[in-house]
Amino acid sequence: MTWETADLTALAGHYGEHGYVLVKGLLSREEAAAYRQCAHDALATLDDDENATWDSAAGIAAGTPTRLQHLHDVQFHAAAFSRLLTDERFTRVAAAVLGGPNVQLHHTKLFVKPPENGSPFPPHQDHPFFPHTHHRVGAAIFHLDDAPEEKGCVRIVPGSHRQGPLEHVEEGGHHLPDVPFDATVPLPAEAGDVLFFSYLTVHASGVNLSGEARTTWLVQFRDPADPPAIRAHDHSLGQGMMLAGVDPTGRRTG
Ligand SMILES: O=C(O)CCC(=O)C(=O)O
Repeated sequence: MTWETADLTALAGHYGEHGYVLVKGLLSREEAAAYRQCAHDALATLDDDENATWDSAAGIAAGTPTRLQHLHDVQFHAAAFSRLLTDERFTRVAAAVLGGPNVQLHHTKLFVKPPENGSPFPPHQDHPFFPHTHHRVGAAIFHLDDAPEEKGCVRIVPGSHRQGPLEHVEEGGHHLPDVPFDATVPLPAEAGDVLFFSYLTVHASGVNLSGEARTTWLVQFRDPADPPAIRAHDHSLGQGMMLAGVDPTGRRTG
């Protein structure tokens, strides 16, 4: 479904049934290219080049050392990403998949998988990293360049969100060693596509074996009425910022 033809009810229905929905062309290719440039410029300002590869990803990379560049909270480095957080093309889908008008920021992560050896992610749910009481938490991955399978696109186990929270192995990044990588279905995407999925959906991604970087921006969002089950990830800048609607809880977050 493309953004122009998308019916929000149909998008939310797909998300509810399968645990994800890939919205084609939410951004134009030109917009995605501008955000990509901005993302790479922001990364170039960092005074380190930390490798964010999970230790548990080594199994998928079969011993090959891989690299993953990352930047948390890029909206605190580049204003364009602050604007994108409240872009209605995004927030309307986010609200639809949460099933209500209110969307609150949890955190954001910019990832660049470098050419030829960009790191994979092992199968996992996001739930163990920041569990919430009613599981009304979702992710949106903005594709800022094309992500075919050979670039290590995101992979999903459709319908896995319906199992609820699964027991993860914590060491090396919460992961699910009993879910074979091949059980995940690749979701190749093009620049401008945005993949929405529940934090209960089992997902993974492969090694970037191509000659080009894979650049994505991941935004985690929630229904503000869903309280965190434990304090987690609260180092994230801007957590609690409203992206759509109002926070009905009256909680003081700042
Ligand atoms: O960007 C990817 O390939 C996957 C990212 C991911 O699974 C995560 O950050 O939890």
